[in-house]
Amino acid sequence: MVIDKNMFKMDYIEKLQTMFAEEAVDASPLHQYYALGALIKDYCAKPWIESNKEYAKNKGKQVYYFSMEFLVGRLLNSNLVNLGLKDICEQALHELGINLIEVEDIEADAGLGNGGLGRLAACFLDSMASTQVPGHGCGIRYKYGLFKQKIENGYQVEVPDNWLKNGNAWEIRKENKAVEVRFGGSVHLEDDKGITKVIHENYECVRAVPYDTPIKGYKNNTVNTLRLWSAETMEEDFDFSSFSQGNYVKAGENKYSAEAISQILYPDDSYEKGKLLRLKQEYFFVSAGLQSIIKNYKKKKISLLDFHKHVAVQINDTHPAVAVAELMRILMDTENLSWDDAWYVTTRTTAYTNHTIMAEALEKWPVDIFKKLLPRIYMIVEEINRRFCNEVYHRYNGDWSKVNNMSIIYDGYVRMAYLAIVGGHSVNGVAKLHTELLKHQELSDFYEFFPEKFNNQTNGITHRRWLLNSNVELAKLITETIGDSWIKTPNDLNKLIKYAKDSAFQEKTQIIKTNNKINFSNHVLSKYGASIDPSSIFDVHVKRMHSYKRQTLNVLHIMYLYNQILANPNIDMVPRTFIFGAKASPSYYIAKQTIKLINTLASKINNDPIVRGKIKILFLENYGVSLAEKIIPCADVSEQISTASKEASGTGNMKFMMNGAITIATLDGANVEIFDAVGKENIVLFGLTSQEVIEYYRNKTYNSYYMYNNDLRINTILNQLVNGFLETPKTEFAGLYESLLTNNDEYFVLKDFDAYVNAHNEIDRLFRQKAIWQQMSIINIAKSGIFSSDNTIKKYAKEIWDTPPVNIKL
Ligand code: 26V
Repeated sequence: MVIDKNMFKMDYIEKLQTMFAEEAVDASPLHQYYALGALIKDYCAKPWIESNKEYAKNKGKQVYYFSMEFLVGRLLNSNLVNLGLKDICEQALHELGINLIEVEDIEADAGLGNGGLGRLAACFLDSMASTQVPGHGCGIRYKYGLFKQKIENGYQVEVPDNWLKNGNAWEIRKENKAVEVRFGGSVHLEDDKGITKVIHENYECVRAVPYDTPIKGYKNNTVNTLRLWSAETMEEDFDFSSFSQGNYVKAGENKYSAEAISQILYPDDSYEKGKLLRLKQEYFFVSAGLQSIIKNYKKKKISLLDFHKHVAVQINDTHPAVAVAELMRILMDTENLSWDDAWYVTTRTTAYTNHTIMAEALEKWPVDIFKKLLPRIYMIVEEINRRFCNEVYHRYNGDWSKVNNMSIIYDGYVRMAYLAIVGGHSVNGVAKLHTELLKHQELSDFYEFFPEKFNNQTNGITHRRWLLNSNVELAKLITETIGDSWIKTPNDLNKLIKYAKDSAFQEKTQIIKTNNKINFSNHVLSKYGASIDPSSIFDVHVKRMHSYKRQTLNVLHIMYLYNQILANPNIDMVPRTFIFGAKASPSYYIAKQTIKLINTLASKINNDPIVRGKIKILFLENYGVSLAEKIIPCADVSEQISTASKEASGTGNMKFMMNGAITIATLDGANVEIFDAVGKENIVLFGLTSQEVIEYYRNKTYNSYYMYNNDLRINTILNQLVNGFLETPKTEFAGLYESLLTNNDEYFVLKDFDAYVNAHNEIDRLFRQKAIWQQMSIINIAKSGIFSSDNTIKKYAKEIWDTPPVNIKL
């Protein structure tokens, strides 16, 4: 069906009438938005039905991406673009007196993630649909997404993110697909005529109701599904007698405990051993997801022994690792497979992605909690572990230290990563360096034991959201220059290489960047009353706030620059605007101090007439997907300065590069691959290498006091943190000060300081050479196509899932 402008207009008018009994001009922006969302969902309906029909009859394979987080952002614009209706919609609305951009602004971000891991899952959804991979998301429909950040007096204040307040235009509640998830109770085995039956009694039952969101591929007929589960009380658990006797609170008690499961997304530092609710969340969506997959599978009337030939389950970090045991449970207890058959199928179905090398993020659950909440699952984990430890013991001739190192259950804890490794067929890291570190350091015992399971899948980003849609003018220029093949074949961006030295093209890209900066500056002025200079270098550091990401290094460098200017007000430097955006987890003390430090320094520097026109600091409140889409196209410099070895991949680095920013980087995560792609002339590298960092951890020879005592710049700055220079109580930044000195600077901020200063001098030098800078920028854009998540997905599909594309015909 081809939709033209007039048809679109008529359909839209009708939607407004049927939904709200209103005419376009009278409708509130919210109603205009909902009607538009509903209309777009209608346009997705037919291909969605056809995709599902094709998948249902298809004897091929589907993949389910199990993830605790999907950081989707907004969907209106990307759905319009993927349907090929953006221009038509814009014109149709315009003729009705409605501005599409204003309507788009009504949509709340679906902020169901902390950062990179959740955003990666969302990019993968877009790429799976756009490359025709039959792949679906499975997660939790949190009532509240990651908190909204407000800055009050320089401090972060967390506010609930009630993103569903006005409803959600995209989801469809699938009442008839609800399933039950069981917690607690007791389990015993009974002999039933020679067959062992598992009896699970006295459990608590929660109703899992799926909400489905269509994921439309770019200009094809594929519509995949993001299925998010919501927890509800079983009707029979609602205490109607209390209710009718007027005891509302008591009547609702079960309701509240069941519904708490899908109430909030945990911030990423609150993983303390023992967070019962978090484990409940994990099991809840994993069990619901697997039950619904099996139900669907059984409709196909194929043997469950072939399950792995038709279903792949990707475990996104350890959070859904309980999937291994839950699949075993369903196959054995409800589908009556033997242990060996169930194990055969399970280990061929599941695959695990590791997203972080930081030991504290590898989940471990205390056995007592685990066993109490999931008694049957614990029995299965114990048996998996018993068999696995036995194998290890024999492989290593009775070496108990190996057994202890690799045991899934150890020292009173269930180690979820190990469960995922043992119970699946694939373990992957998310960038080359990260995978090497997993193989040779963190998971070396497992690599030795199962070398065939390990593989690398470097992360990617959807170039449609992060270039085509968010940097419209640049995308247009690229299309005018090399044609539009890059949208479906992102590696074609490489055709821009020819134009890297072309002065006319350089000028065009520069004008676009400047216009983006001007528009953003106007936005900042009107929204926050802050004025920034669009001709200054926009130096951008946006990501989760974490010590290893070293926002502190950036801040210390700004303090150093400030001191330089105070000492020499006529210093020759290109004006800079340092832009930060980051949320700190609510209980992460040092991260919160860093936010306060940035804001304190901002108010000091921005109000100091001596530095006027030289440096400025802007802290963007409530960094998230929509803000990223605005700021990334404006960046001249991309800060990717984590302590080498700590950042698994990073994906912001790819987004900036794709928009022509120059990266200042350590050789960490995917920065290494960006460096390989663009060459040393087109990136500014600095700092310790991962091997050097690891060596320092090993030989313990690093002493941060040495840096403090022997580098006057460092000495001055650190003193300024605690001597009142910042006009705050002296204790305000004592925690940060101590982390750098008393606690010996775990992330080598001071060690890398000198190299970082030099790298920034290099940026200043390069930026003055307009042609060189623009050439570097174009080379970065041209080489960024390899980091499209379309490529990443094709590689997962080939090497892990074995899911060839499925063509959907209408
Ligand atoms: C940890 C935890 C601990 C338990 C509580 C919930 C929770 C949630 C998130 C995290 C850690 C965040 C993991 C993460 O976002 N990793 C990032 O994954 C990106 C995609 O692979 C990668 O590019 C980043 O380098 C990596 O930090």
